[in-house]
Amino acid sequence: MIAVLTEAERANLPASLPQWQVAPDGKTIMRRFRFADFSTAFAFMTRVALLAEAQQHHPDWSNVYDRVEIRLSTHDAGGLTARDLRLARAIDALA
Ligand code: H2B
Repeated sequence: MIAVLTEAERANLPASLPQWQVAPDGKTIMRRFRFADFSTAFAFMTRVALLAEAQQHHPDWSNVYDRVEIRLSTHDAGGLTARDLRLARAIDALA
């Protein structure tokens, strides 16, 4: 089982992933995206879905027209792990 981030690693998140917000309970990070239209938003989601499958780590997300909201957490560990950070960095590289 992968370990959840330490307190010190969590404290570093605003610096290491500045576009993601850490939930008050420290178990999830979230980023909101807005695109030109639905088609662009859905194309982005398709690319994220391929990344998620490649990493075997999947987002909790929602889409409303041109908006996509992504939450990352490692359900198997009950909180944030290095898997979330790796996926967040890969998503940032796409956006
Ligand atoms: N995604 C996320 N976000 N958390 C998990 O704990 C998780 C996952 N577990 N994707 C993966 C799938 C696991 O169930 C498989 C067996 O790799």
